[in-house]
Amino acid sequence: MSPSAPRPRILVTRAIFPEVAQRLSEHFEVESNLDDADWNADEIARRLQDKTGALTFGVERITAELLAQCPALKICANMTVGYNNFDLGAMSAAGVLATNAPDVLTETTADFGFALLMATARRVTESEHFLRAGKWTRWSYQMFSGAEVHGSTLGIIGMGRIGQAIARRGAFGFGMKVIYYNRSRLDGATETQCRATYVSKQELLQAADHVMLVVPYSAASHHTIGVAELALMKPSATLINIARGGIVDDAALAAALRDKRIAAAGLDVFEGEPRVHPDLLTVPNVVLTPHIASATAGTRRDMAMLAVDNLIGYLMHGKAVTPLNASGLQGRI
Ligand code: 8YV
Repeated sequence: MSPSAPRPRILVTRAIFPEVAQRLSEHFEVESNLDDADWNADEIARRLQDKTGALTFGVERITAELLAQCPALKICANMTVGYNNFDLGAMSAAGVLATNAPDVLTETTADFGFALLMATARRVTESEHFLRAGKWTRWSYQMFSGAEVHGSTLGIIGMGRIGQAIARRGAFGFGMKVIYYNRSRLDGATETQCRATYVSKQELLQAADHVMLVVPYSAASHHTIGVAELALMKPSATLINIARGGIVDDAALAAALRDKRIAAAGLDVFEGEPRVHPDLLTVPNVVLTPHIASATAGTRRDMAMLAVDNLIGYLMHGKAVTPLNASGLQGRI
């Protein structure tokens, strides 16, 4: 970019760390959502029409229809690893680069997966609610008896970077037997590093004491866990979803929890979030958190900075750090 050229215009759709906003403003004309207002799709489309780039948060639907209204747009940089908000085909056809924010959140998200597994298996929130309600009047030997974590069988569906980080925690931290199912089998060296054994999805669901979902959302992974899969699980099993809403059929899960067809579930993501299926709110054997698996200040800052690196890299130097569709891109570049 020549020094006299007008600076690219960037839309930031949500509030963000001041230092991230500051860094963006050193390079771009920035329109920020400082008040973290709830911009709907029309509002985002209106504000995006004259922009060159956008810092997005994994929830803004970037569709062919929206892109047709934004002729100057060259890049949408998600500060999330998941990118099911992007229609990648439409973005490529429109010549708009998509980037995500992988790696920087892997360990933090795996920590949370484990936190949710522990809380669910050992009934942490359920017993806390009992205590806060003043119901703890005496101890009993079977009070809030939960499921064993150490030495049990952990089944991971989706063995990408986060799945592998969870496997290492399970195998080396808790002496768990780790089995996994993935679209493609990992190479032998990675399996050894994670001490994980590849099995079919059916075998995993039947054998696991704890099933952990870390699979990206797509049409193919919609309702990876539904009525049939829940029926395969052990009645003593727990199910943890830190992947995306829609990977689990939440209505079917609520029914399975109510009827004790599985023991418990831990959910950080929900179909149609931030709405939560009302039946999930009425069953006690589920731990519910509001999509916070990557939520530490350091990790969220790193995710946002990686998104900024992508915007600067692409718009100022022609090369993004973590592009998703660079090879398929046409036009606008
Ligand atoms: C985000 C996530 O915090 O990166 C992802 O894909 O799911 C989380 O890390 C969340 O998407 C914020 O919307």
